[in-house]
Amino acid sequence: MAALPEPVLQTKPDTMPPLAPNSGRPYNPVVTLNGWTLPWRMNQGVKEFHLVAEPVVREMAPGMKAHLWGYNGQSPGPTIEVVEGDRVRIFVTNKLPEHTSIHWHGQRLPNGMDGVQGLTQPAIQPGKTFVYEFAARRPGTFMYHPHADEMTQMAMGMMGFWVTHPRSKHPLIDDVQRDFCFLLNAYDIDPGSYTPRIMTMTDFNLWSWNSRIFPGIDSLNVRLNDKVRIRIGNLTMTNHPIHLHGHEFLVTGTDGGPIPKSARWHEVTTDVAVGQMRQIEFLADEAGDWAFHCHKSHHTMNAMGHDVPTMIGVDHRGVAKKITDLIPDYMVMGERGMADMAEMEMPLPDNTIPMMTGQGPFGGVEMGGMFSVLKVRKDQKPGDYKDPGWYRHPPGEVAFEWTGAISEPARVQAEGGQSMPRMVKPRQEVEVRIRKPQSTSGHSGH
Ligand SMILES: [Cu+2]
Repeated sequence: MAALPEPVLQTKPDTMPPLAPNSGRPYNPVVTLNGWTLPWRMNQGVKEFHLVAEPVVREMAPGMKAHLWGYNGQSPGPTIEVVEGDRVRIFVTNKLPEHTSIHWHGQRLPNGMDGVQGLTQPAIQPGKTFVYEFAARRPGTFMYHPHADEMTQMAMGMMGFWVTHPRSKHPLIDDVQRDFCFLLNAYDIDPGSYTPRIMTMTDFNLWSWNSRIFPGIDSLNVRLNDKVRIRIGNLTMTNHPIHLHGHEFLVTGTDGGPIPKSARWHEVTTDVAVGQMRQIEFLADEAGDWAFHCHKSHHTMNAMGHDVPTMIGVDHRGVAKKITDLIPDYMVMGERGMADMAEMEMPLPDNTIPMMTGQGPFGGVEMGGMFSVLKVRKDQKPGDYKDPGWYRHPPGEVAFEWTGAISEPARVQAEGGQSMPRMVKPRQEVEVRIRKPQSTSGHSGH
């Protein structure tokens, strides 16, 4: 082991400041949301990294910890940042109870370095260390994850981000002031427990960014008029339409590399399908606290049973009274929508975050899962990623309650017809005849 670069571990789930390169070609480093970049050692012109696959305890949000598998102390593992053309050597030590491998998702590399256990290499057995070595041939946004017992190992949180910076000024890669990255991942952890259910295929209950759930996801803090890039990779089992408030962005790159400028268009939501990566870019020219989230409304919720019936509009008063006589703790849920749930003083099992939560400057935001905030501030210093606190709105720029007279809404008078009238069938009389079973036939055994 003396010849190996010392593995660097991370003990905290905080967003670490960008790791400025201390050797090799210069570049503008990324910031991993609730994550960090793995330091390297330069060995005769080769960048050497050391990843340790191991069980970890990941705080998913303050008050909730998960027993996951990851790399170097956290899940996801550290981000690896290199420069186009760099020769890279990665030592992978397996401290898991089972074999593993690492696939370098999206990279051009020699086939035997692709990390598919059984197909391109033997498995890395527990206690063993393998070496991967290749040149980072194209600039862009990549991921790494096991290609061995994948269902288990990805459900347990084994994955990481990889960014290859361009070697020199690239016609399709703009300079930006802020460059964020994170992975979309999902877990199924029963309320009150710690370990994901690995057999779950679609019905996950924790939708996370870098194994963090709202309100545990850090905000993305930028300076007014910064050019911002956000890189997103999806290693869940479903697609996520990622939505930004207050700004339009361009999708500037995919798994395949930068997108030609003529093929880009503005969006406020972009779908990131399973196994894909997307790079979005925009000018942060609107000050404020802008919501940034997955647009699937069930993905901005935390763990909660899905088998709750819809109760909107159901008057429970009579029934609730009778049940409370029998079960004093009985509580009616969801009579006026689910928002009451956020305020209800319902006891939660240990290690469980409420389904919707988060206190904003105006009250509860009633969110969970894949939700964060882009904070755009005039006085944020260049390169300062610190949380500036809540936005102070200029006078007269916050929606407010109308307290004047309210007139009845006018109904639309000129009603159009249907595009085609409904077919009306004459009602047919139905006569039902009942035939008595014949008692004489032997129907024994019914
Ligand atoms: Cu989603």
